[in-house]
Amino acid sequence: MTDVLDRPSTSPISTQRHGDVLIVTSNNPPVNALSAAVRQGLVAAIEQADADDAVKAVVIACEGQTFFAGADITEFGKPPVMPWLPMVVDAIENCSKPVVAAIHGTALGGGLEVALGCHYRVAVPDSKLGTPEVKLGLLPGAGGTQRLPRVAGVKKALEMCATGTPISAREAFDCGLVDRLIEGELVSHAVGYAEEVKDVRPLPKSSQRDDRLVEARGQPEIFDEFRKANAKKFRGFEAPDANIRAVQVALEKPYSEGVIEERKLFMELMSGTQARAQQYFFFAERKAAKIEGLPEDARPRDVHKVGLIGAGTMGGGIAMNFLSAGIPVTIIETSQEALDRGTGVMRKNYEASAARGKLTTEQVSKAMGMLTPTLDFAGLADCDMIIEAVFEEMEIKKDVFGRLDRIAKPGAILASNTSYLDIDEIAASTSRPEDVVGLHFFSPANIMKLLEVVRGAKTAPDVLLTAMSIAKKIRKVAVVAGVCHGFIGNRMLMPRQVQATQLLLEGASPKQVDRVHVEFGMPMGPFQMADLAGVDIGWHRDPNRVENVRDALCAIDRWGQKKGAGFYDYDDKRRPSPSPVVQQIIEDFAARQGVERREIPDQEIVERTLYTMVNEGAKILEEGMAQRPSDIDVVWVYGYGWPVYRGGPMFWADSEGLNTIVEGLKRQEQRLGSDFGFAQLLLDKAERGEKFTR
Ligand code: 3H9
Repeated sequence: MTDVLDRPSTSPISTQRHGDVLIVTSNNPPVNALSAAVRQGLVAAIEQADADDAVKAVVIACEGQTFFAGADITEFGKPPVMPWLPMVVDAIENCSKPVVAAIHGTALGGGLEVALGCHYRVAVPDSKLGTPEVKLGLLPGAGGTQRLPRVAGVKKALEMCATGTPISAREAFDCGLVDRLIEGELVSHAVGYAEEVKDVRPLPKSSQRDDRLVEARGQPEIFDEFRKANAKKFRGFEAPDANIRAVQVALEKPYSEGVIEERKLFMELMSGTQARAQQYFFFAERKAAKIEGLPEDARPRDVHKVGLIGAGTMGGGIAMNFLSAGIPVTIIETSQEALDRGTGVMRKNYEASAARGKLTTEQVSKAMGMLTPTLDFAGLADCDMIIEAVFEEMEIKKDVFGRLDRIAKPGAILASNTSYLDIDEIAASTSRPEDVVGLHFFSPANIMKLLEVVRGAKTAPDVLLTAMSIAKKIRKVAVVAGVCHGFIGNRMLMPRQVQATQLLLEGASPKQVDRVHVEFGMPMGPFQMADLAGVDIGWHRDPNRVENVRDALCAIDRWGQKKGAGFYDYDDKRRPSPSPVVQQIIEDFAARQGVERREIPDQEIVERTLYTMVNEGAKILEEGMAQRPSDIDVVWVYGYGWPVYRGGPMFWADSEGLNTIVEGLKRQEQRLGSDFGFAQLLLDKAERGEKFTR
């Protein structure tokens, strides 16, 4: 018999009796975040269970797409509302009746902490459990760092807390975090489970367990080994180490002291700039998917089949995204040899993923089975979306689009993967510019998360919408950009490159400029990046025309890592060392141009390479080439490895203070006697004391 109990209708928490089991249900869409009303409702429900003799056990479950996905991030930074989450979790654990968490979707962060407060956890097999707080610059702050190692083991807790990567329900079951996997209807099975355990005493409390700690006590070195193994991944971030320390405390101190230490570390992180940046970025990423000014009735077009023109590194990488998402691809090339080489590379990439355990051999066969390689342009005629990835030259692109216009079916989306060129000019070579859009993938296209979706002057709203929704399907983070040279990302790279090269002439070395960028948190500096991508990209190919340092390097075959020499010399393991040849070339150029060489302070490198990027970002905004400042940040974090703990260039500029940026740029202008061309938006905001992102 089901007995609906009294609960204010406005509460997201409702309770229902099923026999002697009280079912506590949360309904707080979209992700059942643990906002104040949810916390209050949970505590009230536990009090009710305690007080009611007819209740012998409790099940906590969630409606909608997921179990609690964590604390409500929108509440961070606001005055706290009682009860705090740690109190809620304690209240659950201290309930006098057994409490079972019924998990579906994702039990994340505070959500997993609620589940850890429960005496038992059951989960559907496709659910995921994790502590992603580290990605928000935090650690689990409701007892998670102390309870998780006691339940799942220290090693597993260490990995989960410090990396933030969730585990599958199966893995959770294997490590003891989940007590039973439920096939079939979750809540009724959870009630059945609650019936089974309702008389078991003492109640198994996560905070009181010690058995899983014992195994790690004999190997205290695991913490340092873990730090060492992940040093590269954690470089610059504060939160991973705090997570490691908190889990280590669980091993070294009793629970009651551990939670105090956890709280201290949590508060330190929460008040820091990294957490603020990472939490800002969480919302920035989600905002990027929203397109402004779209008619309400716009609907995405169907995309069941994709065509790819060009099976080179870029074309092949792009094709893999669609194949991996289960969308068939027809790929064309101009010669059988190029086609074979391209599809061979794709297969090799898939097999390498299988060798690393990321895919099964069946998945590899399935993906490759959906690929149709052809030399026949007409083979693209039945594709819903056709993406060209041919040589970056306007005339070639226009020719391809003219041909596409003749064979593509009506309504097919015609996309260009250009990284710089004018989409409107490309679109004008067709009779259907409304179907043309830019899809700028980043290399390697099968791995990099960013996709710049370039909206042409005539791109139809539903085409733009389709591009954004297909991006989600292939697991890219898409950002809308306007038509301008280099769009958002590469356009901002240009002033950086100009200044970085000029700094070489004035006395900085490639190594110094790169070091400043790496210390800032970038994965590599401008010259390391040039050597990796190819110094010869965009080179005019005339070795007798030497007008700058890059021309000089290209003329003597120093094209970067692929030639074993570029701005740096490389040994056979691709390890770089400063090159005396390059140094000489730089000094010769400086002498020829009458540039006086001097010591360059690191701060000057920051101001001339990074402040100029912020200025360019402001120009992009004032020209309407990006929808919002946070989109620029998403481009730079996902496309170029800008450290997320600095939020992105526009967030970082706000943190520096826009006045500081303007003053720094003016100082450099004075020193150089040149004009950076200020964005009026930057000057105005600096003067008014405003920010871009807050
Ligand atoms: C924590 O728990 C701290 C505790 O340890 C200690 C406390 C003392 N809060 O991602 P989606 C919104 S820290 C508020 O597009 P999906 C999101 O902004 C938290 N809002 O969906 C979006 O809004 P909109 C630890 C949230 O299906 C909408 O929900 N937990 C939260 O692709 C849909 O989101 C996490 O870090 C939240 N916690 O993915 C988990 N989560 O529609 C963070 C989401 O207006 N969340 N929203 O743009 C996720 O990872 C994903 O949202 C999830 C769903 C996997 C759950």
